[in-house]
Amino acid sequence: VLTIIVLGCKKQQKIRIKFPPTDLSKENLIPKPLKIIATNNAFGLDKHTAIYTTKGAADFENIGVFLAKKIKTKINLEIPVNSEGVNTIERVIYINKSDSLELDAPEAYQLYINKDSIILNSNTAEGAFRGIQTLRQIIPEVSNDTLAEHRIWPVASGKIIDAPNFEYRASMLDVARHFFKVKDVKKYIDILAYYKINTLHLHLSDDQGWRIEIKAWPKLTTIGGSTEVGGESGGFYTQEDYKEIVAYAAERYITIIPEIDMPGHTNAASVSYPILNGNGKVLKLYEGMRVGFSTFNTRKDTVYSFINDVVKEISAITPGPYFHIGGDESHVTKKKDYIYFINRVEKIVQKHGKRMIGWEEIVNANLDSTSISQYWKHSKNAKKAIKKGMKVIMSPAEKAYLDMEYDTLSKHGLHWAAYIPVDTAYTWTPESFGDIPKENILGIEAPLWSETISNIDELEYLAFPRIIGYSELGWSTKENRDWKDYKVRLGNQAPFLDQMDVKYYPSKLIDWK
Ligand code: TNX
Repeated sequence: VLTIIVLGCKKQQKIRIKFPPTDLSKENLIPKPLKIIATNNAFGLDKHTAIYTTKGAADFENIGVFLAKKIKTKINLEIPVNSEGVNTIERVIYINKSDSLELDAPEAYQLYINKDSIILNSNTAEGAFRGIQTLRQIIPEVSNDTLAEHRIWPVASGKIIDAPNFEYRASMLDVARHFFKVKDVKKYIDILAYYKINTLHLHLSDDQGWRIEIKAWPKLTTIGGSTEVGGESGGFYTQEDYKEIVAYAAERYITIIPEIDMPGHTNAASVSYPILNGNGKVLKLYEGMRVGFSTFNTRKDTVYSFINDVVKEISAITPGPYFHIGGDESHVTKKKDYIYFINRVEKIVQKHGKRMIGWEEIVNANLDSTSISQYWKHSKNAKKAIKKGMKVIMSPAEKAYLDMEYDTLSKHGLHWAAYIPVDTAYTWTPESFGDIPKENILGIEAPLWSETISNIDELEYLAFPRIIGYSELGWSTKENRDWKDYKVRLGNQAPFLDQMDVKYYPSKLIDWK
């Protein structure tokens, strides 16, 4: 039994409070940090704690404020940030910009938890933000209530040295097959951030709907945005809505990647503007679930001036470096037309200052090595990409698709690629899957296609808990991943998920706390 000393504020008397020994290495952290050294003591988080952040660094101060808000939500404790002249402060959480880290990855951080101080060091605000997620996870829900009027939440002491396994750790949300409101996307972002995911890819257009306002082509949303799968009424983001999502994500150090899927998956666009159509048929709005029947006319200049307008308007409100052009399942585009199209679109994307990403089929074009291929089905496409010097994003459908059913009893989802129970989702190795060497992999992404889900509860049923496992595959090293250990930590996420009102799928493989 360890003792820590608490100074009572008014009378300045010393109160001894006994905490049971802690073990930082056994905390329910997801994703698992690179190195944890436990010192078996505790930092007594209480009303005499304050947060201080590096002077003059506004982004670090914002992170301090973010942490204070989350502590307030979790345990209803109010903590001042960078306050001056408060003389009841006895313990401090420092969030420092520091260049003396053991690791120098952009998201690396170090966390030292001592009896009277917590010191979080990172060279970047991004790293500091990842670090406070670790801290949020180890603050206990329950206080030590030896003294009812002076509650203390003992935080396990020790040292954490941490940095990500992959620089790119993403989920995708298909807002085209079913539209999801800004507030739903924000809720998803909140939880992704907690698990150190740093990218959200938005699938903004498909046969069943066009979901983003393009000022030069207004019918895309008035006509193309009016439907979704199953005959419901669709919807779209105004550019202001989209900016709101981008800004919300940026506050959580999450990059938004916009996707406009083409030349296939374009029925909604071509119904809005029939001049774009290349499949030779008279089109109508589509609310079914088939794929591969639509294509742009790849030989018309109007199509490229349309794409130029779309890429330009979206890129102007997208601070992140990427633009995703889809490129999948263009079954009714002739191969030579497809190649011609992708080659031209790559140039348009680059002209607007973005790096192109496309689904793996794009590797058949003459691509630049800076473009990125997203593996979903065939490792031979990933290998072609590597030969061109391109990086690969790992999203193999049979392991990483969030829209796959858990098992035959699943309430939502498809199973064309596989059934993916919670253990299968976790126990594969993105570092070597399909014989793709790690050095060629940018990172991992778990796509959530939305043919079978139409509201946030259904979204959460498919995404949770599997996305939590993907966060660990993206962040933690292979050596630090272990199903038996992970499943205990996952079961302990229940209080957080409940607090966030997440309707996760309560898989029987997990002992939920
Ligand atoms: C394949 S994966 C698609 C999507 C579907 C998904 C359903 C890929 C690049 N295309 O159009 O929504 O399967 O699982």
